[in-house]
Amino acid sequence: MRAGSKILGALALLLAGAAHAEDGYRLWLRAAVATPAAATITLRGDTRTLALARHELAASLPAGANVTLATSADPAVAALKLPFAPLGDEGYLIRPVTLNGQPTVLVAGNSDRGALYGAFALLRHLATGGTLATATLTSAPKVKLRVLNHWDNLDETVERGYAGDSLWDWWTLLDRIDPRYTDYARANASIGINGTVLNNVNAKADSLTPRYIAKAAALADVFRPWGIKVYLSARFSAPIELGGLKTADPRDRQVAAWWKAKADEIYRAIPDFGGFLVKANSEGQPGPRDYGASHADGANMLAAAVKPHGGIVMWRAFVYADTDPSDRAKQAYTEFKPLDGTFADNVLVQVKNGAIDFQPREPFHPLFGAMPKTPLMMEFQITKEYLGFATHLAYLGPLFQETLASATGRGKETVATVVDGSSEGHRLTGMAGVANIGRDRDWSGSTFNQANWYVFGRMAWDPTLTAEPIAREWAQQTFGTDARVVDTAVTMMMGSREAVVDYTGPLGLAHLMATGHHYGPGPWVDDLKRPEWNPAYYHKADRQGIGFDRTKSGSDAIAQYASPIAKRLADPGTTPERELLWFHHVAWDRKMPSGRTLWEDLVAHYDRGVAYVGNMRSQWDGVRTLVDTERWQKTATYLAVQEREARWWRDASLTYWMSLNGRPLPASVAAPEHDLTWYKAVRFNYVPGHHD
Ligand code: GCV
Repeated sequence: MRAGSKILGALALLLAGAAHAEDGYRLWLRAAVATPAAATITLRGDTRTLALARHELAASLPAGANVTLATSADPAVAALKLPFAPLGDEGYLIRPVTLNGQPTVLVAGNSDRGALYGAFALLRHLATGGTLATATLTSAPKVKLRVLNHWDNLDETVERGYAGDSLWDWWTLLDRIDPRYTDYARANASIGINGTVLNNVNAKADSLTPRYIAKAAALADVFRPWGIKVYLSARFSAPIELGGLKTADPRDRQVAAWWKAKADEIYRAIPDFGGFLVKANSEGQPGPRDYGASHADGANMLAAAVKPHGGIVMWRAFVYADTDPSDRAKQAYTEFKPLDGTFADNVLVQVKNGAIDFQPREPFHPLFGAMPKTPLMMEFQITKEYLGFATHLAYLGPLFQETLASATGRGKETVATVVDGSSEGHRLTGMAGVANIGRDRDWSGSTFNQANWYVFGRMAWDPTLTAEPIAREWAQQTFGTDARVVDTAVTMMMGSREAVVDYTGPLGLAHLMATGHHYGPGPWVDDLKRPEWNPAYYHKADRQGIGFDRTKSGSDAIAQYASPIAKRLADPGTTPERELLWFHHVAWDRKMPSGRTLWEDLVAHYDRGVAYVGNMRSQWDGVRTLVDTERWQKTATYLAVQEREARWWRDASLTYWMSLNGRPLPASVAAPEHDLTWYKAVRFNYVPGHHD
C-alpha cells in the first residue's frame, strides 16, 4: 500500500471511530484518560476479577495516582486492621494507607468482587468531582440479589423491549461470543448489579434443553468475573413438554424428580447458576394452580431442586384471573397473603411495585409489609411499557424512590425496609428490574433511558438512595461535568416522570392505554373479552364522576393496607391527591384544595404535562452547543416526538372525558385538535415490543 493510501485508510478508520464516538455506546463509563498507564496500580492477589478492576482503573486514573487493589485476606492488608467485617461479601472500602512503606489508596473488599465494586466507586467519585485525596469511601449493598429480568425471547424479540432486538444472539451463541456481552457485564458491575435472568418470564421450555443450557453457560462464563450470576425463567409445564410426563403437578414425585435432574444438569454446566424465576398461573402461563396445588407447593418443589446447589427461586406474585370478578388490584394479596410462612427458605416472592401493572403511578403494593415471614423481592419495570416506550424522556428514579420510601403503616417500616430485609431480619433479599436493554447502539433506545438502568442498579444496591443525586452523578458521568449541561439534564429528568403521569393519567388514573401494544391513549376501550383488560374498568367515568371506588362502599381494596394507611385512604379528603382516583369515585365538580373543581384540576394536569415537555425541549435547545451532536440530536428529535404524543394523549383523553361528562373546557384552555371519532380510529400495527 502506498503511503498516501495508508494515510487515507487510517483517516477513514479514525472517522469511522469518530462517527461512533458519541453514539451512547459507552454509557456512563466514559471517563478514560488520554494517557493510560501513567498511574501506578498494584494488584495484591491474582484473580480475573482483580485483573478486570485493574484494567478499569488503568484506563481512567490520572497520572501519578497510586492505587492498590486487594482483598482483606492479603496479610499486609489484614495487618492494617481496617473495618472489613461490616462489608460482607460484596462491600468495599477505599482509603489512603501506607502499605510496605509506600503511601497508596487502598481499594479492597472481603472478596475480589468487593474490590471490583470499589474500583468502580472510585472512578465514579473521580468522575463526579472528587479527588484521590478525598477518596475515603465505604459501602456495602443493602440488598443481596440485584437482578435484571430480561423479557427476551429465543427468537430474539423482546417483550416490551424498545431498544431493538435481544442482546442475546441465541442463534450464534456458543460459537460466537459477541463482545457486547462483556460490555454489558461491565456496565452492570459498575452499578452493582449481580444477576441476570436471561429469558422472558413468558418462558419457553426450550430454554431448559441441553442446547440452550449450553448457550446460557457460555454467557455465564463471560459474566462470572464481573460478579454476575445467570438465572433462567422456568416454564412450569416443562416436565410435560420436555420430559414427556403426563402432569406438572408439583406434588407428583416424578415431576419433582424431573426438576431435580434438570437442576443437576444445569449446575453441571453452570456451577454458580443463580436459580429460577417463575411466572405461574398468570396471563395464560402454566402453574401449580392448574392442579389444585398452591403457589407455595410449586415454588417449594423447584426450591428443593436447586437447594443442594445453593440456588434460589424467585416466584412472581403477578397473578390475576378472569374468573375472579373482584377488583384486579386485590388478587395478588388475596392469593399470596395466606401463604406467608409456607415458602421454603430459598424462595423469594417477587412483587411488582404496584398492584396492577407498572403504571406511571401506582400506590405501593399492599403485599409489602403483609408477608413478614417471606422475603419479598421488589420488581420494578425499567423498560417503559407504560411511560412512552424508548422515545419519551421519563426518569424513573422518582418512581422507584416514591415506592421504596412509602410507609407501610406498620411502625417505622417502609417498602425499602421490607425489601432490604431489615424489617424482619431476612437475609435473603432482592430487587429485580425488567431490563430496557437491547441491541441498539446506545443499549436502551435513548441516552436518557440509560439513566433508568443506572438508577435501578444504584437503588438496588441501596434502596434508601434518592433520585436526584443519582440523576446528577449519572449526568456528570454521561455528559461531563459542565454544570450547565448537568443542571439542565437533572432539571429535565426530575420532573419528567410526573409529566408522563400528567399527560397520560393524572390524579390516580391508570391503565388508560390502547389495546395490546400499550402505545397511546385508549380510555374509551370497553369491549375486550376480559373485563380487567378494559380501560373503562379502571376509570369508571360516567356523567357524574370518575375513579375506582376501592373503599368499603366499593371493592374495599384499601382494607389490604395496614390500618393507619387504610384509615387515611378511606376518606377522599385525606387520600394523597396524586392517588385520589385510584381509591375513590369522585364527582366531576368536587372542590379540590386548589379551589378548582376536579374537572378543572384534571384539565390543568393534562396541560401541565404537555407544557413540561415543551419546557424540556427549550432547556435541551439551550445546551445544544455543549453536548456532542449525535446524542444531542437524537434526544432533541425524541423530545419533539414526545411533545406531539403528549398532546395526543391530552387531546384524546379530554375529548373522551367531555363526551361522558358533557362539560366544557375551562376558559382559555386550548380545544383538542380532533373529535373523538378521529382519536378512536387511530390504529397502529408493528409497534415495537409487542409480539402476538
Ligand atoms: C411478560 C404485563 C405486560 C406483559 C408482561 C406481564 C408480566 O401484563 O404487558 O407483557 O409479560 O405484565 O409482568 O408478566
